[in-house]
Amino acid sequence: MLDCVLARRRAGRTFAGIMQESISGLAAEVAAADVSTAAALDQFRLLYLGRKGRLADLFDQLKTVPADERRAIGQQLNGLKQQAQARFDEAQAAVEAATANQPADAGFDYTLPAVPHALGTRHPLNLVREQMLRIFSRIGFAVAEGPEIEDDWHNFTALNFPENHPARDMQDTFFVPAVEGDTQPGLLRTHTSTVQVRVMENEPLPIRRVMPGRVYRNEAISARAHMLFHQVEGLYIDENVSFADLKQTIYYFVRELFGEDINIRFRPSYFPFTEPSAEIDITCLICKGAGCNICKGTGWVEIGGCGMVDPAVLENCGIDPEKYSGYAWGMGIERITMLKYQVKDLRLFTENDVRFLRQFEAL
Ligand code: 2NL
Repeated sequence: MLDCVLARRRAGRTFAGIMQESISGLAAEVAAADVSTAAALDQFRLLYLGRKGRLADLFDQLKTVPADERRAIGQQLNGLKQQAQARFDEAQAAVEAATANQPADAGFDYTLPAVPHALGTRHPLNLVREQMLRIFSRIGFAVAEGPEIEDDWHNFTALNFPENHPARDMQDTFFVPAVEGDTQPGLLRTHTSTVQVRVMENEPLPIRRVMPGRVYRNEAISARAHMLFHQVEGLYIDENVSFADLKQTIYYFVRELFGEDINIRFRPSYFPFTEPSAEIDITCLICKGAGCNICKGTGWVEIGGCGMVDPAVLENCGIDPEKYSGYAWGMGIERITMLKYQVKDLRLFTENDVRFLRQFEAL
């Protein structure tokens, strides 16, 4: 505004003349401005009456007017200010009077449907984990948990992994720097068997526990692999525990989770920490055993592994293998959830897309 006044001044006009012109221009604007609603009134107050408004601007410029003319221009400005304030007060009173006569809910449509309160849903992995733990708890398996940052002993050595086993490799295991007091780097556990080792080392016999939890493997993320997944492992140790006991436990679990019509087979396998070892297969839930692309035409899908705890592992954990025997198993929660709900891509579990998550049980 001041720049503009100076420019016009340079064009040979007097300050007082320019001010007078601005005052009459503003007076016309004030007289014509919309003051019919509360919102328009707010606008009006800010634009003309406010501390940073157009009137305040003109008052600022009063000092550019020569002293002999300043008094007259000042009076004109004061007049305009009173005029604007009067227009505002009058209009405000009118708007208030109009709204005061209306009920508080004027314009509110009571027939509109309410905005529904959005309830969350359980995460499918959480649902399945709980179902699994509930089934095992009914036959006496209590939950045990342990740390996710582990050491070589609990994750590998105690479990009979040879010193040069490929699973120890940087490619498969995430190592973390040694913290003060450690002699070796730590690692993110690659299975929850670490918790079994801790339970065997520290708790009295017999042992009947399930170990749910997060595990980590250094894998590229795809539809079938992830660097973070979840397991439920289990361990039973007592005198005279046999492979027949293991089979009955797995039969019971699978029938509780998937129903009575499911067939189960144990396929010989190898793990460093069990002997003998087996893979657990069940009837393919997609094709009911007929053969499809999920089961690669075999009619069977794998849900986990199991076996009799290797005597060397019992010994490593301070348990006499001459007196005690035991069985253990491990299952991936993602794998079981994918089979149960026909989820085709592991990444859906971590993307948090509500269109996926809403399909599971409401809270
Ligand atoms: C799989 C296979 C398995 C175990 C885990 C275990 C733990 C201890 C001793 C012996 Cl401390 N065994 N756990 C045994 C057999 C298989 O997991 O495919 N998991 C997803």
